[in-house]
Amino acid sequence: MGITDQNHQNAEKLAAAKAAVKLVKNGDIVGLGTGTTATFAIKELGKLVAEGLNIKAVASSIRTEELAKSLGIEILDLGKTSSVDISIDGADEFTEGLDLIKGGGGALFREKIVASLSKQAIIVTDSSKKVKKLGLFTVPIEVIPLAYQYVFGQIVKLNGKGKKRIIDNHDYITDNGNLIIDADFGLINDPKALSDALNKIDGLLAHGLFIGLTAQVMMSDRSEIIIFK
Ligand code: ABF
Repeated sequence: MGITDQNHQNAEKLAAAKAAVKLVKNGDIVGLGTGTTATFAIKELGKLVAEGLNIKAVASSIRTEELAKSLGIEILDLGKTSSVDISIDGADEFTEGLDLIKGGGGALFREKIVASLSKQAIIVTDSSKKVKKLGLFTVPIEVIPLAYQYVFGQIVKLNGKGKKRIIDNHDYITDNGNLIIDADFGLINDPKALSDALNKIDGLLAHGLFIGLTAQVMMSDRSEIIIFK
């Protein structure tokens, strides 16, 4: 991607993030996502907090928690929070039916907990994330290390091609101390069925198919915000 394309994509991400932040109300508990688009939203929220907006937040990753705290946003313990008013997070792919692939940034497990706790889970994206069918992007799968070989084998049984995520010649380790397998299932005809099948595998902590968790996707396309819900 050229610099101009990247600038254009960032402008779209910022526009979607700004639109979503407008939905946050005084007194809300806000779920903070992870990734570049979510980061735009967190920075916008930080500005509003500095101007007096009164919110508390839960974070979907350690890096998001650190960023939010640095902006003066109060962070609650996710494990002690029973409900989130609104969450704002990004996605790697989405369909008009609001099925998503998330987890390219490695934070899928906490992102899924935050989305599941949310009364209103908002996804913010640029226009490159919309697809007719999920699956060009691989499905990130967080695996408890001692179950790695078992889970890998089960993914193969589901006709997936797994690849352990390696960054800088080292196993990628999630915030929860686990590994990630990026699994290629080809274009996914029935994301719900695949999600259900993956959910049955012992040792698989979470996968990046988010089905039925999203209230709306706010996608920025040039100067327009398009809402899918
Ligand atoms: C998180 O960040 C993800 O679940 C997804 O993997 C990624 C999207 O990244 P970006 O906003 O940087 O495109 O929201």
